[in-house]
Amino acid sequence: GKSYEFLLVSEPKPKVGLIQLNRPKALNALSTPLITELNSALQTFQSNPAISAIVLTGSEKAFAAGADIKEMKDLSFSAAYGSDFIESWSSLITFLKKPLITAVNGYALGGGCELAMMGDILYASKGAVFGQPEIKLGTIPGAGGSQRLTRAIGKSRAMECILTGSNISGTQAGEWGLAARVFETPQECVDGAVATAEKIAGFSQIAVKAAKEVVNKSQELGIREGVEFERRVFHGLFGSRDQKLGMGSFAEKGPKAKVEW
Ligand code: CO8
Repeated sequence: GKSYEFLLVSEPKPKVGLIQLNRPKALNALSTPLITELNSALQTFQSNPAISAIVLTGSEKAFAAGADIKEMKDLSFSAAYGSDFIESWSSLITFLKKPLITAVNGYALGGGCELAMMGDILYASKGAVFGQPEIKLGTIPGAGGSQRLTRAIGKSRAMECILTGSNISGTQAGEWGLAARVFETPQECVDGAVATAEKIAGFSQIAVKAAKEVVNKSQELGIREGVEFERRVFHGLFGSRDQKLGMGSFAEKGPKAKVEW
């Protein structure tokens, strides 16, 4: 595979791609070169038919300590607006059709917290530190933090976090539903994310793609349109070979039937 300056990329299990942010000197601060590499690695996994699910993680100390403050401190309004600063950073991740699990250890601050929330499933270790400290820098979240954090933990808690710059521990993230699961140690967190990715990769990929699409629609549509959309996609899956295989095998051999897709 390709080699990167700020990433470690591997395939820890069949069909599972792992991307580890690797800029230890700056606690994985999200500079333009790092984000460019991240987008390239995601694109490579996205277009590789042998990869079915992706895990994104950082180091034990930091998932990512935010956008690179040193890089953006002198940015002007017209340069930020004119170049749609940050837009391209998240559009690639949120375009991903394959499931993305983010495994968060250490600091996930500012853009780091926002990046973690762009995944489909978020896992954390209990010592993880989530936060949107932009208020302390005289600014606000810029990559979806105000929207995704509020949906994840509710308005009052998100307001407190964003208005005061206070942090949220991994344990708390689990209790509030920001993280789907919380692990004792960073290693367990990454291993858990890889195991979940492997499990997902074992199912019908057409069904997984459809499932991700319909759940994501729930974030944008009202309940009635959302349920209608789901039903249409559900209808469409009766045209897939995998549905015939899955239901056919269940009916023939009973609930223990194991299908190899
Ligand atoms: N940008 C640039 N460099 C950073 C950043 C950062 N965000 N965070 C840490 N670093 C650097 C430090 O400058 C330091 O470098 P050096 O050794 O050259 O001085 C090195 O990483 C190690 O950091 P510390 O010495 O500070 O380590 P500590 O363990 O003492 O502290 C902290 C760790 C608490 C995480 C501290 O580094 C910190 O507060 N960092 C800044 C956190 C922050 O404010 N993040 C928000 C940034 S704004 C933002 O993200 C806007 C969102 C934009 C959208 C992004 C799209 C994905």
